[in-house]
Amino acid sequence: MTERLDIQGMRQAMANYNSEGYAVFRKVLAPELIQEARNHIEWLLQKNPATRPEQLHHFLMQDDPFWVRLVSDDRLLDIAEKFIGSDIALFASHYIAKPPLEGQAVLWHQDGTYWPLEPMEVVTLWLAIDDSNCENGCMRVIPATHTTRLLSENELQQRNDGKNVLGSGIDSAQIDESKAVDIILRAGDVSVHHPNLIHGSHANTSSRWRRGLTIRYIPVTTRIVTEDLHPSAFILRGQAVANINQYNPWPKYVEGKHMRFSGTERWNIRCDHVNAANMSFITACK
Ligand SMILES: O=C(O)CCC(=O)C(=O)O
Repeated sequence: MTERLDIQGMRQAMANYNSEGYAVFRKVLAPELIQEARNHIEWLLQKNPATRPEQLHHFLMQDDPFWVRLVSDDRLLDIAEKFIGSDIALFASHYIAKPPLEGQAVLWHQDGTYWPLEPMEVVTLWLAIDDSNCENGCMRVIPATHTTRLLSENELQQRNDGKNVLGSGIDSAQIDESKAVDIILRAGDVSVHHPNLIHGSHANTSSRWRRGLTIRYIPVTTRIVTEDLHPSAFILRGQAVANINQYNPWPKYVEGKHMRFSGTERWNIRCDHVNAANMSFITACK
């Protein structure tokens, strides 16, 4: 059973986000959909055998109907809407799937350091696809650091040793790790964090997977500053606005090419509606 967002719970979550830079929502997605997300990771890994499971990035999603179906789920968008308003686009999404025994760490960082967004109005929802806790490398945050300035990439330590997910991070001497909070989630729960919040995660040395999906939602007024169409720019709810971004069409399901999922039969009609409603902001993929 998923849980409805009650007003009191939502108030508490918003208060925590405003004071600490993060919030947690329980039982957001149903077990059946979470199982489909696990199948999706397996399917992606089979199609991209040279890619590590921590690196299933947004550049794989342009023509992936299930991925767009997942991030456009109303239960996720209802949460995102509370933080960024009702006209919502996707900037990026990334499965950080840490395999048993050798899942890589994510060094301390602020997301906004890496992102070409103007203004930096964006919220991350982190969807737990497995139970995620201290044993298998759950996300950890330093509360209230969302009020600190964004570091630039050249203020980070480069750690391109192939042993961590991002290849760089904030010098740990600058971080008071005694303040770190472990974000312990059950599969289907969601945590939300601010782009300036300092966070990271340990390696997964346990015998279980730790799979999570990061989803970066922006209001349609946030510009994605890239030369070409960003492969994961999708309009997800409401209306785009002129002179900000171009978006990808929602990808239609093609039997034999894409992963089948519950609701595939109705998916292409939904794509037609969304694509028609935002026609002047959608660029056909090459
Ligand atoms: O999945 C993790 O361990 C880290 C997630 C993260 O860094 C992010 O969502 O920005």
